[in-house]
Formats: sequence, C-alpha cells, structure tokens
Amino acid sequence: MNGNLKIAIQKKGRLTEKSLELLKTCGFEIENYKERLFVSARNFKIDLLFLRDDDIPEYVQDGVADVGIVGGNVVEEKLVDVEVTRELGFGKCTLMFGIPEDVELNHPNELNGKVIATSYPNILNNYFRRHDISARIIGISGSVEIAPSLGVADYVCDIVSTGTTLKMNKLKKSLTVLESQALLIKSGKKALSEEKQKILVEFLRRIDSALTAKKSKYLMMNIPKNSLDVISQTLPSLKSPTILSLADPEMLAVHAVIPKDKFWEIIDDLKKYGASGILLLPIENMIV
Ligand code: PRT
Ligand code: ZN
Repeated sequence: MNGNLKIAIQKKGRLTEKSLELLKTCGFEIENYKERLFVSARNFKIDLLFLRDDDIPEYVQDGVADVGIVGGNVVEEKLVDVEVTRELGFGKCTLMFGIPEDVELNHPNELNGKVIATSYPNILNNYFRRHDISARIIGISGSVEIAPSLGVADYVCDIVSTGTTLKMNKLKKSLTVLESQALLIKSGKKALSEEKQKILVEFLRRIDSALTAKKSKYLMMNIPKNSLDVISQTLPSLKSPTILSLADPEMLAVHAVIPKDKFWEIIDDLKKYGASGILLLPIENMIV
C-alpha cells in the first residue's frame, strides 16, 4: 500500500477514453496504461485500477478502490452502498423500453402482464414497484434487443443512445426508466484515511476545474467602439469582459468567457452590432 488515492476506471469500453481524457485534463500524467491493470500517475498521488465496469461499484463500496468512474446505470443496478461525488457529463445514455414498431406504449400501466427482457433486472424491478406494475422480467446479459423477435419477450428495457440498435431490430423507443451518465463515486461505508482525504480534496478541485471549463468557451472579437454597451449586455459572461484598445481608434477587442451552449444564440446579435474576427476557443481548466 503506497498511500495513493486509488481510482477505478473502465479497462476497455465506452467510458475508458473519456475517463482518461478527463484525468489528463486535470494535469495527471498517466502513461503506458495499455494492457495493464494498475498504473500510478507520474506527478500526483493517484493510482488507476483498470476494471470491468460491472465490478467498479462493488470494489469502491468495499474500499478496494477509493473512488471510481462508472455509468449511473451500473451503479443503480448493483444495489451497492456508494455515494455520487460528481456527475461527469459524459457517457450519457437512457435506460428505456424498446417496443415493436407497430405497438403503442404510452403509460407504465400498459406494462401489466407483459414479459420484458433486460440486463437491468434490479432497476426494472424497482421501477415496477414504484409504478405498482405486475410484469415478468427476463434477465439477459447481452443482445437484449433480439428477445422480442425470438418470441421470448414482449418488450425490452435497455440502454439507448442513438436508437440505431433498436431500429435494426425493428423496435422503437418508448418510456424512459433512467437517465444515465458517467459518475464519480466513493464508498458509502468505508471512510478514507486523513491522508487520502487530502488527496481527494485536491483531486476534486481539479475535476471541478476541468468540468467547469468544459462548459465554457473563450470568445474573442473586434467590435465598433459605439457598440460596446449593447454587446456587453448581450454577453452572458461569467465576469465582465476584458476590453482592449486596437490600432484603429474606432474599434475595440473584447474577450469574454461564455457558456458554450450560448454561443449560437448570441452570434447573430454580435454580428448585427458589428462584431468581426470572432474566435471561439476551448478552455482547458477554469478555477472559479
Ligand atoms: O467490458 P465491460 O463490462 O467493462 O463493458 P460493457 O460492455 O458492460 O459496457 P460498455 O463499454 O458498452 O458501456 C459502458 C457504459 O457506457 C455503460 O454502462 C453506459 O453507462 C454507457 N453508455 C453510453 C452505453 C451506451 N452509451 C450505449 N449505447 N452503454 C451501452 N450502450 C449500448 C446499449 O447496450 C445498446 O446495445 O449501445 C447499444 C445502443 O446504442 P444505440 O446508439 O444504437 O442506441
Ligand atoms: Zn459491463
């Protein structure tokens, strides 16, 4: 035991690349991780454990890993005692019912008496209990979508992202059971040592900085001097924009941090007020 904070991430799958990308954005140097189960960061007191995603909630609960990055769907299904420390904003997907194209299903009540194939029997059981539904659940670990065409189930309840897999199996999206994304979790029952708690605080500070930065962009543009007031009001900036003078005395350069999703809403107004040379740059880290 080296006293480092142990972070479990998915070894090989949909969350692996984004998890590593997030950690690298936090400034952790992680090298030669391919085909290894365990690797230490070169410049910070963290170790990465590469695991199957299904094992991560339990390993975190039991303290084998101190924190873990895993889908909310997996956390819910495993019925473990873990706490969600951060929502990480990637790996977004929906656990929902898939039904044959020619069927209508608009209310949970209509599920009574049906047979549903799923890899998420615990989540589905809870859903049925919440809605007071009596239906049969068939637990299948892979290729759930083919169950209706094989005649073993009426509907499926599975993870959907684009909906292509459902479509390929002549199914369509129906009611939603759970919205999911990658989560940072820690144990609900194992307390961290004082030393690890300190590392966790710094780890979270960096994660928060990376997450805030991801939602923001750095906007740079030139504007006519007489548009400054109206453009300042248009900018949903976090702080007041930076104003710089230019060689042309009638023009100003304006720099501001803006929420990423606001850019396309304000671009027409900016142009209307004479903004030119508009640049939108990514921000890697942001301390607020
Ligand atoms: O080997 P290991 O057990 O670690 O990995 P895994 O195969 O169990 O999981 P993996 O890598 O497929 O997914 C990891 C996590 O990514 C999941 O637990 C979800 O939280 C998240 N995620 C995001 C998804 C999807 N999007 C997704 N589209 N997980 C699975 N899918 C599958 C889904 O099961 C279905 O087969 O993709 C298909 C549907 O996709 P669309 O785009 O056709 O709708
Ligand atoms: Zn898995």
